[in-house]
Amino acid sequence: MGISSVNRFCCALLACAATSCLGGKEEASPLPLIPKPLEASTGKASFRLTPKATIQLSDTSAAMKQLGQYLSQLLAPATGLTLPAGPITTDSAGRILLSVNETDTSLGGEGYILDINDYQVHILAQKPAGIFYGIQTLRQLLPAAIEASSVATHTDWIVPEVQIRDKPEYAFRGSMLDVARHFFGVAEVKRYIDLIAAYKMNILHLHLSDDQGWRIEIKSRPKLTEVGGSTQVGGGKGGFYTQDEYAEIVRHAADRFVTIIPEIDMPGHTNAAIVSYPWLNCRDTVHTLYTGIEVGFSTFCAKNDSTYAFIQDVVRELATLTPGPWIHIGGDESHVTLPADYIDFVNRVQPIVKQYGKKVIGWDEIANADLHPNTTVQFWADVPNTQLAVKKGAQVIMSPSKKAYLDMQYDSTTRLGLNWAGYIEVDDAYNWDPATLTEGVTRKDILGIEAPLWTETIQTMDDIEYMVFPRLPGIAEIGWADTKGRDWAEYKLRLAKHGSRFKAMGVDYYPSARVDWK
Ligand code: NGO
Repeated sequence: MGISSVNRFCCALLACAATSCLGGKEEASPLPLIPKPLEASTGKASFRLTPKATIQLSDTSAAMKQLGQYLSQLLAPATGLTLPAGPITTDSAGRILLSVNETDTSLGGEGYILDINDYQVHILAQKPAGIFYGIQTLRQLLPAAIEASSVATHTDWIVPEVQIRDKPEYAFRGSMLDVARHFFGVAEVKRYIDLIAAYKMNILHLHLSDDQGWRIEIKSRPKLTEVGGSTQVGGGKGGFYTQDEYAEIVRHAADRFVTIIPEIDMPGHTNAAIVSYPWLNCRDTVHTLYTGIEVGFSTFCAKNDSTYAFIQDVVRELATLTPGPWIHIGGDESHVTLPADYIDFVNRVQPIVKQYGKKVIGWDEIANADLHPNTTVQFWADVPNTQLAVKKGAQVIMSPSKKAYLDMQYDSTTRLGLNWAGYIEVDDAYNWDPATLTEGVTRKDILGIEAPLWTETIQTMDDIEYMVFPRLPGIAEIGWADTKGRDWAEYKLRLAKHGSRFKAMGVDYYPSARVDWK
C-alpha cells in the first residue's frame, strides 16, 4: 500500500472513529496504539500466537539475541509460553521474525516496519532500537491480558493483520524522576524505565541531588551519601545508589534503549551537599539536613576553587558511570547566588563536563551564561530565558511546567502533587505542540520533550503511577508522532483502551472522567 492510500485509510479511520460510521458493518475504531504510528493499514486476516511459535533473528549479534530474549520474556508470564529465540530456520510458519537491514536508512535509527499476516509477524528495522519499538507496537496489538504477570486463562493470543511503517518525530523523548526529594530504589527505577519504554520514550533523567538528599555514591567524597543521603522530605531515611547499583540501572535502561541522564543540581538546590561538606558554601557555618519543600535557599560558593575541585571529582566519577552523552548540571532557582556569580559558575562548570567527554544540559536559567556550542537548555518556566538560549544557538528540551509537569495535580481533588503551575488534566497534557508553544522556539531548535515527575509529595511506586498515568502516554505521543495526525478526540479513544492494559500491568492510574475507559 502506498503512502497516499495509507493516508486515505487513516483519514477514513479518523472520520469513522468520530462518527462511528456503521454502514451495516462493524464499527470501525482506530488501532489502539500509543504513540500513533506514522502509517498504518489493516487487513481482515489475523495472526495467532501458538505454543509452536518461535522467535527468529536475522543475525545473532549480541544486540539481536538480547532483543529475542527480551521478547520471549515479555510474552512468557501471561501466555505461559517460553518461545525459543534463535537464528532463522526453514520452519517459518507462525514465527515472529526480527530482522535488521543496515542498508535501509529510510526509517532512521529508531524506525521500524511491522508486517503481520496470518502466516507470520515480521519486524524489520535498520537498527536494533527500531526492532525494540516494533516489539512495543506488537505488544499493544495483543490482548491487554498480555501484560499480566501470571498466566492469563481463556485468552486467544491473536493480533490483527497490519502493515505499519513508523518512526519518531523527536530524537529525545524523556521523563525525569526526582529521586532526591523522596528516594526510590533500584527495583522501582527499573519498573519506571519499563513503563516509559513501553510508550517508546528513550530518556530517563534522574534528579540525583537536591536540598533534601544526595543519591549517588561518589567514592572520592563519601560524606555526600553518608550524610547527604541520610534523609528525605518528611524526615524518612532517604537512601542512595551505590555505583554498582547505579550501573545496574544504566544497564537495565540500555537494554530498553533508554539513556540515563544524571543530574547534579547546582549551584542552588545544594543543601544536602553543603551539610556533607560545609566549605562548599561561602559561609562555613553549621548547616543542617533539610526535610521541607521550600526551594531557592542554598548555594555553592561560586568564588572558591575548592568548589570546582569538588565538581571535578563528582563529574569525573559520574561520567564513568554514564555511557550516554549528557550530564545535567541543574542551574534552576539559584535565588541566593549573586547573578554575576551564577554566570561565572555555569561558565566554569561547562568545561569540566566537556573535559570528561560529556555535554551539558541545564534548566532554562543557564541561558544567562555563555553557552558552549553543545550545551542544551531545558525549558521549564521562563520563556525569555528559553528565547535567549535559542538566540545563542542552543538546542532546547521542552518541559513546560504548565503542560508536562507530572507532579501537577489533575484538579483540586487530587490527593497528591502540587499546583503552582496549574492543574493539568489528561487532555491538557496532550493538547500542545512543542514547536508552536513558545514564540521564537521552533521545530529546528527543539531536541525533544521531557515530562518531569518531582517528588515532594510522592512517596511510593503507586503514587508515581497515579501521577504519571494516564498523562505520560500522551506526552510520549507528542514526542513520537507526527503533529498533523494528533487530535484529542481521536486520541482519547485509543487511550481508553489502555485502561485495561494499565490494570493488567498493575499500574495504579488516575481514571480521568475525560476518558471513557474500556
Ligand atoms: C521546579 C523546581 C523544582 C520543584 C518543582 C516542583 C524546577 C526546574 N525547579 O522545577 O525544584 O521540585 O518545580 O514542581
